[in-house]
Amino acid sequence: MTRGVTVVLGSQWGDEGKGKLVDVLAANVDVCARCAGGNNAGHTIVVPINGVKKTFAFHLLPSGLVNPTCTGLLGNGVVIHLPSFFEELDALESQGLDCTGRLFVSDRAQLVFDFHQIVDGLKEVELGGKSIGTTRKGIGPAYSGKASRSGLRVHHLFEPEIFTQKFRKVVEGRFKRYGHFEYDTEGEILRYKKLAERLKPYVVDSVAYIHKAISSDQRVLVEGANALLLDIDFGTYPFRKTIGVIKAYTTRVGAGPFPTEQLNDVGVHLQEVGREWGTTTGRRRRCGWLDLVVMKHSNLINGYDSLNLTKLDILDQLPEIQVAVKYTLEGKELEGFPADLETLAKVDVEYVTLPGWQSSIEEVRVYDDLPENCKKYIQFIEEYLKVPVEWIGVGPGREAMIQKE
Ligand code: 2SA
Ligand code: GDP
Ligand code: MG
Repeated sequence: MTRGVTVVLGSQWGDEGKGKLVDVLAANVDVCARCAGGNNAGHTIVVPINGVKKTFAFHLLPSGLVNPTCTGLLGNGVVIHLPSFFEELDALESQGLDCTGRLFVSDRAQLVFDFHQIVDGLKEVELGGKSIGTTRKGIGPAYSGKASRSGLRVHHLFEPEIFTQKFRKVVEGRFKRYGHFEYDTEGEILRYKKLAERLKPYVVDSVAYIHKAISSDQRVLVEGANALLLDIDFGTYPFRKTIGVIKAYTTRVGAGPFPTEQLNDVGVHLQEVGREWGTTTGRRRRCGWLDLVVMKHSNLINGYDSLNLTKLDILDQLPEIQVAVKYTLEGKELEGFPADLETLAKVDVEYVTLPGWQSSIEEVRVYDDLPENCKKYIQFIEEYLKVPVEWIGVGPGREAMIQKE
């Protein structure tokens, strides 16, 4: 991989297969950094270790850690639930991955506590039929604490008096807002004293750390957990190379409008063949056709240099494949992707129907060996988005990836 910084981003509603590309790229990377999200994310990686296929599920830790020469960093934008951090680390180590000395955490990262998770659930209940369908991992409440500058950060763990004072105050605030839910505030303070001791060796100033890595010519990979359409507004990423990960169809977890959703046999087929259920919560993912209106919007924001088209093999058996190319409202074409969810829920979708290839591509490793109709599907996406497809996923395993010239 080229020197400097490469960024892998989810271009749809998540679960595009980012973890797998990060794992493939991590073989030639020095540092794999997460910059956002928490243990709401779920990345499944299937790799051969000593000839045996092993499956790893990452939630909070950078997926690049599967590669033993790669260092992982949780940057200041990540929200960290420490018990989950250690649980995931212990699970990795018990699967034979030694992370000693190659995992670091920013001293400025926000902490997620159990009370955030409780509040996440209470908020969802409060929303009733309009709930978001969060993972209830406390992510939203932790970021809202960050935005209101009342949250606790990693460095606070090492200032026990300030930690205790701030912690009590924040919990009190939540009691005032949500009523007195069951929570052992003092017990938590003691628990975090122990967790702080265990965390100490992992803590760094991530700003200095990453700048040192870049200036000493190390290769840095930024793993975008979650995806553009789940971002609370959206970010642009002024980095060197940005690879957008795009699933060959669309999935969404949780509530909210989903114009190309297929509540029919096609949706069930994609769900079953694609094994579309949540890596973190086990919920069924909603499924539908590829939506190029979403992808155009996603590309306008992130400016992908290339794409990784994933799970193309899941379309193998379909006689016809539809692709959304336009949204209309009351007969008029919409110019962009609507910000307003009510409008998004009402749009009519125009599709282009492409012929399927109806053969297995799972074993294909060279682009030219793909069936003609499969290549046409890829070319259609490239031409519509004007972005080249560089990587093509044809199975869950590390080896099931085609790099297009
Ligand atoms: P949250 O919990 O506050 O981040 O929820 C806000 C919205 O973000 C969605 N979300 C996700 N969507 C896809 N995949 C996610 N990770 C897991 C996975 C999901 C799971 O990899 O399968 O296991 O359920 C993820 N995490 C958050 C969420 O559905 C809300 O719409
Ligand atoms: P992420 O959150 O974007 O990292 O994606 P997830 O790991 O949550 O979901 C993607 C799922 O698809 C995982 O179970 C992967 O093992 C699997 N996967 C990734 N790429 C491919 C592919 O090209 N083909 C198939 N069949 N499965 C894939
Ligand atoms: Mg996922």
